[in-house]
Amino acid sequence: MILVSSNSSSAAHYVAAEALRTADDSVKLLQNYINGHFVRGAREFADVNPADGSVIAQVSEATREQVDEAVAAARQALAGEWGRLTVPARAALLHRIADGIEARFQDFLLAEVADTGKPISLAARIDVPRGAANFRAFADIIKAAGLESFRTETPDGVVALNYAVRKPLGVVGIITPWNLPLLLLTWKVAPALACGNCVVVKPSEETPATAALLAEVMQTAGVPAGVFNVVHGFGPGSAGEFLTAHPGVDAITFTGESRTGAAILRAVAPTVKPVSFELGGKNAAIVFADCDFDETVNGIADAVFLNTGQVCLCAERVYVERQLFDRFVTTLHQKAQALRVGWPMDQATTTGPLISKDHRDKVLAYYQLARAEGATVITGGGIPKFDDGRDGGFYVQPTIFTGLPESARCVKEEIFGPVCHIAPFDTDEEAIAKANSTQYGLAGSVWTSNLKRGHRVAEKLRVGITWVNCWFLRDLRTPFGGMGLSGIGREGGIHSLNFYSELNNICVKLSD
Ligand code: NAD
Ligand code: 6OH
Repeated sequence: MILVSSNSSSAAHYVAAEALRTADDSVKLLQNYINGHFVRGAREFADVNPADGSVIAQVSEATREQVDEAVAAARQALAGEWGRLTVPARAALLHRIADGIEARFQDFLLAEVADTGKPISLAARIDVPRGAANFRAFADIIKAAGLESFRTETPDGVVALNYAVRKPLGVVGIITPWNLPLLLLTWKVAPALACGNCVVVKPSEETPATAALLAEVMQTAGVPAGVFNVVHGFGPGSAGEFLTAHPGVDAITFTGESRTGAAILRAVAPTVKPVSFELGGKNAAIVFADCDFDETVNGIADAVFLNTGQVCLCAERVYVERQLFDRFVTTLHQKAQALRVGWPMDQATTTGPLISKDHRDKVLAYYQLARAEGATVITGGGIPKFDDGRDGGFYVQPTIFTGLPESARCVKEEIFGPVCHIAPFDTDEEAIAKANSTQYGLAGSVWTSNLKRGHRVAEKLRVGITWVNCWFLRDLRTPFGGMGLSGIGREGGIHSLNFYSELNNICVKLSD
């Protein structure tokens, strides 16, 4: 049985949603932020609290004309005082933005919890701190970054100095998903601004609140009008598509589903915009019998269930060396049972709802499919019953399957829920081959006490990021991204700077 939070009668769970309500108890209207002003769109759509299905805010959908205005404002800002700021001045401004997030930590926290339904303890530990940390990191990275230079000597005796200068790309369109809304938005906004660009961001329609708060922070921090713009709306036929197809946008950076990435590639093709894509994953964890068992089971429980499995880096495939298989399955089962599926505002909650009814339908369809494909259900596989408001929310049970063939769709396709399939293996080569048998290539983890084996196996995984004896341990200077269906390019540290800027090589002849 999955434990559910016991304080269902407490009013505490309403607090996060209340954070988005206005004083007169009408729901708040989240507006677009264009050229330094909050503006309404032509239509509104509802922002729903996934914990109980209630409407917590209305969101103003940007029109095509408003997306045009945002892009024009960004273009104009490039030519103004923003374009003349020195790197140290931009870095100082990024630190002021981070200060602004920290000063309104509680507002960001409640808004993120209300929008996503994630446990408040998780948002307080990861989402909001990373929102501020992203700005501080890229303020420091841009100041420390060097550029290439070469002293050139040709065979016929000419000497020259080649050196590169960094320039902004111009207007960058930023499109982000709902799973880590503030973290993933600021992960792109911070380096884009650090490099001197102006941005138009389109947050997920499911989670618009922290982007709206970030606009307020930008205003207070003194970011010039037009440098940071927010347009709310959907993908096709809405702000997302208007932005990606816009001829005035110089580059698109996107995090989300692989299928959406493909649609955006088609949209940017006519104007040949550079893209940076962080897409889906079907990540594998490889557990060797010589691992530190407790550390490993705890690490894998996190890798499978954190954020209700809605992290692109989550492990949905766990391969365990055969002699450890039964013990591992039993212990991970116990960990799943110990999760507290509850109200997001309850400090004891470890596991919140999924983001939406549609997403829950998708995850439940995979739970059904796994049974049809012959899976053994170790735990979960359905919807928890609460007998309170949470029954109107989008909860699913944390779920573990075994017994599927490698060819099963549930082993091949990204589910994006609190679920994994565990399979045994006998040799290193078999584990590596199975882990790599996917069209995705985002992340992987290897769990072993044998360091040589850890290095060897990690290197052979066909992914952008491999963790050894840990998971989601981040250093913002490292390359981050995926291969195959998992994305195009790398961000993080210098890799972000290289995407968000154009390098201009200058060649100066030194000899007569
Ligand atoms: P999604 O692709 O449905 O939506 C992401 C964003 O794209 C939203 O803002 C949406 O409105 C917009 N969008 C949708 N269609 C569009 C179109 N045709 N043109 C322009 N914009 C469009 O993704 P999601 O459901 O919000 O997020 C979950 C997915 O994101 C999962 O697949 C997950 O693996 C992936 N993800 C990847 C990473 C990573 O770093 N690799 C990080 C987080 C999430
Ligand atoms: C995907 O859901 C998580 C992405 C995480 C990051 O982009 C990051 O920088 O940690």
